[in-house]
Amino acid sequence: MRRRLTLPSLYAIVDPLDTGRDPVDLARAMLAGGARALQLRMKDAPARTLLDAARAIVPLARAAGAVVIVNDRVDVARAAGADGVHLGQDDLPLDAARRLGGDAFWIGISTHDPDQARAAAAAGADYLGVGPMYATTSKLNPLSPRGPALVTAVRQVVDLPLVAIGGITPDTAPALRAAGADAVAMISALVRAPDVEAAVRSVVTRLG
Ligand code: 3NM
Repeated sequence: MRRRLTLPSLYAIVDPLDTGRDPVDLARAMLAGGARALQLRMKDAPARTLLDAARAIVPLARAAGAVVIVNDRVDVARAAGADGVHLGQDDLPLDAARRLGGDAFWIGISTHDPDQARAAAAAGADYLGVGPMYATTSKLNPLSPRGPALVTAVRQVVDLPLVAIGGITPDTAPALRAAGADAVAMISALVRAPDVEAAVRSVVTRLG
């Protein structure tokens, strides 16, 4: 039996989007604000840039007692000593990622309906992303928003930690937790905030 992952209520995604902000500065601010789960996501960055950022962020997170998950790239996650990887439906399949990552490596999978959730759980995922909850501009070609009902539907078919994602703001987060999400993921609500540290602190305080 694999060790169960416990996620804090905020899953903060370090993705500069078009802000021009430095990912390491973003991570530092998120950790200072109390984030204890970070995902590093830089969709268009070359592997080397992603690796440099991951290698800088992992020790900062360790010092704060936070986990770091790298989006898409198992190789970068492993090379940087990150805690895990987050994979989309078209990324490496879970068994291949597990071979590369080993047993003590968290693997999260993006899911968009209960069937995908069931399949990811059966394949050995450690947690699931569930989305999109609301309209988002942070992802290319997002599906139509599913709202909290999708969290409730997925909660009924799998027993894994669930991370709701997509257009979530501090105001919509509590309803998603109430619908069964263990954590809420946010990009724009955090990285577009004038004061990232304060934005994170306010969400962490509100969600507990
Ligand atoms: N994945 P924001 S929605 C990365 O539905 C991502 O799987 C989604 O960014 C999914 O908080 C999304 O800025 C974007 O909306 C989340």
